[in-house]
Amino acid sequence: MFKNVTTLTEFILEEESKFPQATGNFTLLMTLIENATKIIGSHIKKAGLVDILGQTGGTNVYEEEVQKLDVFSNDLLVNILSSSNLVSTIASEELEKPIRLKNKGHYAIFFDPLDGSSNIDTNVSIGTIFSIYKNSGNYLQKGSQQVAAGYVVYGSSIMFVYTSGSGVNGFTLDPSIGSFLLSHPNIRIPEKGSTYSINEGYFEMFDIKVKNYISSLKKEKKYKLRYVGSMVADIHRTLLKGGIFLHPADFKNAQGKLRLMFEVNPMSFIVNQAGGKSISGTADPLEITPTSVHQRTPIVLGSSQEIDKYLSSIKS
Ligand code: P6P
Repeated sequence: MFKNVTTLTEFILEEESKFPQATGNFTLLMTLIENATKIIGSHIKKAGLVDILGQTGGTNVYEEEVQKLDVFSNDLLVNILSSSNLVSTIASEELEKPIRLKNKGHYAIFFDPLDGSSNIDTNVSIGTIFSIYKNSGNYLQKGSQQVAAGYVVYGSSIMFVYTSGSGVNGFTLDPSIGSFLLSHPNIRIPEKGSTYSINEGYFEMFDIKVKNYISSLKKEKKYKLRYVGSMVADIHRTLLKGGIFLHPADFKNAQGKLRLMFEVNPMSFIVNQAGGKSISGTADPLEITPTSVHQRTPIVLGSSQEIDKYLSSIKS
């Protein structure tokens, strides 16, 4: 029944064996992240019951304190990673400042513990996004320095998708055995797609070039709009089906809304590794030198031909 099945742990161990100098620290770090996301996923599946069992933020019938899921997810990841001695910098979208640990940890980790968490109450897919760097003097490094990046999408199934620089692989949680199993080996984003993903509610605030691009897509019958409002869900669909995801700057958010270190860099690394492209304005987001941990940046990413089409549209 389970022949020819590769678990995430086996996959990461096989990857590690390709690097003779590997210490096993990266494998352990990824395993800790995996375990944390399994726990987060199990709490999300029960989220709807919280209202029955007790109000979020209060205590439930078991007299357990019911935390908001994004706070719970953040605290879980921080606690697991802080006690691992593997990371010496922990930065979270939920924490104003990074945690700097006095240990010999080789890595710095950035995560958005529960991206799109405002969608929890309506049962819309949400996700955890993570980005791993080798420690260096300045913990703020360009996205091109990432050693790994990944996301977990808590949707109809729970999927763990990551890259460590040699392609993108996807694993689906089999709840019956509690393991992520390799279900999407070597993900390649289609070179073009028929879906564009943008919050058209901001249309009037976009630059005229973006408006013209969107209008040009509407004239072509092949394009349809799909926008979940959870970056992980929108990127996961774009990665598997092709298309383009845009969260550009607008008159209210001149720097864009999405965060460079927690959302844009990891997702750009993943999409690029799957054969797609990503741009911030007209620059490569992975080459942006970060100046602050929560800095925001515009982002457009997806199928290579769709990005080329977007660039030629806004440059014309
Ligand atoms: P808007 C969720 O709040 C988030 O950070 C991303 O997951 C998502 O892509 C984006 O913001 C949605 O932003 O402005 O369209 O609601």
